[in-house]
Amino acid sequence: MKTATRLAALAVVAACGETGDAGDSVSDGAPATPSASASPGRSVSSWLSFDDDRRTASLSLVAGDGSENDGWNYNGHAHGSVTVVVPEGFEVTIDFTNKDPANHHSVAVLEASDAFPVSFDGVDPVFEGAATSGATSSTESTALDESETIGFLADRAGSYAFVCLVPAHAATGMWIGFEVASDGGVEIRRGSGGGD
Ligand SMILES: [Cu+2]
Repeated sequence: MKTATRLAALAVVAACGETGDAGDSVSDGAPATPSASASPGRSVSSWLSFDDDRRTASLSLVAGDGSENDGWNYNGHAHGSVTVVVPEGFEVTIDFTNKDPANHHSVAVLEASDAFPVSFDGVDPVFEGAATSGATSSTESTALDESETIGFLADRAGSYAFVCLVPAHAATGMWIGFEVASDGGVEIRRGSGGGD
């Protein structure tokens, strides 16, 4: 009995020593800490959050979210009714999902425009990687209940737009504003561009 107690005490001492060492290994980058407490980031809305330290912004875009613009919308917004703003140099991740039962949709970052064309010759996003697959095709782009995650580095300040490249969609309003700002924070602004 006595011996067992002593062994248990030794085991506790040993465990404490290991705990001290474990502290070092966590800082080596091992995924020891759940992300929930490691870096929660901050929410701008239910579909936009960011992390200032990591310089990342995370965007959930749902195509066909409700009946706005006959379903040709992102999160219920069309015709540039909102603009997402991120600081220059942020890494942007977009989780894109299509909830429109009638049409395929896509998203790509293009230069801002007052009038997008009916069709696009190819996929040529402003930032490398800033387009979903099959973006210009009404059959190859994202189908109902499909999701795709894309990411890009917003390394050039300017006025852009998140645009659906499926024929006729952008021309009939399936776009929202996207601004990369040389200073300032992450926000969702009403209207497109800096005007209204
Ligand atoms: Cu579309």
